Amino acid sequence: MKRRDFIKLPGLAALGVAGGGLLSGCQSRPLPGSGEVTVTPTVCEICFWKCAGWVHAENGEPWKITGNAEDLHSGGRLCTRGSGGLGAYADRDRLRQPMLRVEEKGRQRFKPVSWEEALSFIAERMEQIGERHGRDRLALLSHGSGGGQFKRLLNAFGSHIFAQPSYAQCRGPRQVAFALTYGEDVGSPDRTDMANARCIALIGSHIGENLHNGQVQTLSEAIARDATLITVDPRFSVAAGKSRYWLPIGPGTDIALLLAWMHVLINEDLYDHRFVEQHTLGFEQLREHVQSFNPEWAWLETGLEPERIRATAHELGRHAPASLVHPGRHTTWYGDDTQRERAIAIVNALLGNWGQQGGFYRPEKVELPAYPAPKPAKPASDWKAAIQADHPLAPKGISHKVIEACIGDQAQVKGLFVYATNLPMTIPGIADKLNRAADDLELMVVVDTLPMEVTGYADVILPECSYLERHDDLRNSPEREPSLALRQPAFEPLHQSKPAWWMAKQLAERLGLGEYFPWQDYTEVLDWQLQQVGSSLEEMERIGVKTFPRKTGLYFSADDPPSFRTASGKVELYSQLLADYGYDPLPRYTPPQQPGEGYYRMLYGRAPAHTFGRTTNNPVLFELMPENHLWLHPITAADHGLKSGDYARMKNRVGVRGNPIRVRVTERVSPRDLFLAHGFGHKAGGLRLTDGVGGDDGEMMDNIKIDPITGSTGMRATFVTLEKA
Ligand SMILES: Nc1nc2c(c(=O)[nH]1)N[C@H]1C(S)=C(S)[C@@H](COP(=O)(O)OP(=O)(O)OC[C@H]3O[C@@H](n4cnc5c(=O)[nH]c(N)nc54)[C@H](O)[C@@H]3O)O[C@H]1N2
Ligand SMILES: Nc1nc2c(c(=O)[nH]1)N[C@H]1C(S)=C(S)[C@@H](COP(=O)(O)OP(=O)(O)OC[C@H]3O[C@@H](n4cnc5c(=O)[nH]c(N)nc54)[C@H](O)[C@@H]3O)O[C@H]1N2
Ligand code: SF4
Ligand SMILES: [Mo]
Repeated sequence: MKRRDFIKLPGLAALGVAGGGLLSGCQSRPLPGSGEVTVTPTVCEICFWKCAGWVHAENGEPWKITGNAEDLHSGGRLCTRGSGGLGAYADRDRLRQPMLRVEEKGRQRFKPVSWEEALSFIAERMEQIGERHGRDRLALLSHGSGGGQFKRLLNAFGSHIFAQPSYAQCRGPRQVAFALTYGEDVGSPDRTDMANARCIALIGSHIGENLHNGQVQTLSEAIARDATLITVDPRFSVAAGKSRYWLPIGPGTDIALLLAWMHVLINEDLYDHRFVEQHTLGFEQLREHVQSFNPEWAWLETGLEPERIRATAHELGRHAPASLVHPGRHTTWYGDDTQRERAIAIVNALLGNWGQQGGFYRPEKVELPAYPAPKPAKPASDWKAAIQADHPLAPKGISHKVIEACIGDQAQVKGLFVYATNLPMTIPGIADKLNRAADDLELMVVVDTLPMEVTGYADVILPECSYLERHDDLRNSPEREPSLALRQPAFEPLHQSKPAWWMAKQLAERLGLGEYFPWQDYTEVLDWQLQQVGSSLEEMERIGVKTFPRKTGLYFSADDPPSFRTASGKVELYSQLLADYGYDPLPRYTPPQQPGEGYYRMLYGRAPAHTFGRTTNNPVLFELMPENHLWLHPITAADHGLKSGDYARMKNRVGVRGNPIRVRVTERVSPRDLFLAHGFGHKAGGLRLTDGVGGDDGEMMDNIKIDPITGSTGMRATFVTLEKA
């Protein structure tokens, strides 16, 4: 028998657990204003933009969350999703107590256990793995604020294997391409100075649907000031609707467009000579490289008329340096993604906008000392060389490689911790490997707030309380204005849920590693850190956000020129490092694989009301958008006898059929493409609002294009047919 069966957690009410005054939503409360109102500072965890806000309660009962007016990062406002954050607290399907996988009469199930039992079990298994295989054999996959606590725990134990889906399923290609070119990453928040730009080109980047709050605001400011917006997207996105130029590009051909833009900027002498001469390396090689890539050539690849390619290149050049090509964020598309991101980085270098107003600003964060505690020892061995040797330039852990490293008797990883990432819906094509990994692992711990798909693979499930019920580390993001923001518990943790810092400390004590967590309560850490920068917990409890003066200029100048941490100290248009490793040193265009007769290309993206699959069961946000829609062109709809409101199923090339999904007929997608928002189609078993509702884009992805440079998973060579449901 398999060591681990996938267990679906039933709706937890079915376990006969007491409800304990759980809210069913926030609508049924009496009109606010009569009782005692308290406000508590928070930092939103509904997505990773980390807006600061206030949680309002009346007589201790949740009322609403609003933005913190002092928070420059969010412009003092929360987005739709952040405003619905109370739903993360009030979700009736939340995990309530620790659970342990047990087997009775040949059947596996989860048994509710005490924290004592769960933590002792984990600590014993960790020690066992350490003795049998070595203390470096545990791994952490994480995507959330409390992940650092478990990282500290595993590092102290002796294990350093670590990955986040925000690398190999998201920003990896952008990070690596900008580091190769400029010597540093774009970072988060993305350091674009859009509010001051005179011309902005979006490659994909569906800002407006992609609702990173502050970013939407700076783009809106640019539009209000009549900046030229160029949106390159096969679909008529919200941003396309606000643009002077919409370039409905053939999917996967963006590198051809970017090369043609370089061709025009260089050959028509529209590039920034001073920047190129002073700061870049390899311009002559670039000039030669792009000679054959004129707009007429790009037309055949992209389907975009040469005049439009020229006109948009002129716009970019004319407004430089207050002109930028947005680097995008979710950049794992077609497997040549580092090349595309390098091309974006190079066009920006030609515009000379690095550290310039209206281009890329210079971010700064607060110099915040770490709490005095022993530092875990550095890794004894090079785990990246062991598990991802085929991607030597990857600076970070590759999530799917970590899972592969859990498979087999000789596996490198023997114990896996998963913190706040729903692997089956997050890493495309991982289901089978995850099953095998779960069979072979000696320990798998999942820390989550909800009974998501990933919990079904665990030995132990640890229920974390929501962000509204806990402390986490201070927000200290690299920004225009350095600032700190505090997240405080607004409510007592519901049920038996606990914060990450508590769990990690408890485990550390059971493992004899307590010295690495020398605090009784996390407020000691926060207060100590705040005192070092002239504030205190008491002050931050009152104000929530504190902004600090910059130490450097927001932009570079002749007296304060930029420096680049590349090998040459210059912006590397030509990358010797790529050449040394056998990759293309200048961006190369590869024509994308085409869908073939009868198939459509499945495009996916964001919907403003949800964050991935983490909010679809949120009772507040569910009401705003209960299901996703499959966008079809009228011709496609007619071919399949479908109209808006009907249900259809996608089927991929290996025969996987998706859930029924409601059709939306619209000319905003081309007849060759379909589009849907990611995050629906849950099959967890215990998500009573969202299970079985809508379609899951990830389920259709059978043709993952791995980027050789970063190791990231290109997800857009996904071809499907349609069936009426
Ligand atoms: N509401 C909401 N906002 C979010 C998130 C969320 O979950 N919900 N998640 C956040 C996160 S983590 C990320 S990484 C970002 C992701 O958001 P973005 O970085 O903006 O994602 P993209 O993949 O660039 O954008 C998707 C768009 O690309 C278009 N597209 C598809 N194929 C191609 C192509 O070949 N060429 C071009 N030019 N366009 C193409 C699609 O039609 C779609 O409009 O969003 C962030 N913002
Ligand atoms: N098919 C497909 N796959 C994608 C994408 C896509 O568009 N389509 N987008 C990619 C991108 S850009 C990204 S960034 C990744 C995102 O990947 P993930 O961050 O893994 O995305 P989610 O599905 O939101 O999973 C988050 C998990 O964290 C849990 N959680 C939420 N809040 C908390 C908390 O406070 N504490 C704890 N412990 N757990 C919590 C949720 O219940 C859920 O199980 O996905 C990538 N994968
Ligand atoms: S952008 Fe919205 S969901 Fe994301 S942190 Fe800000 S308020 Fe929360
Ligand atoms: Mo992302």
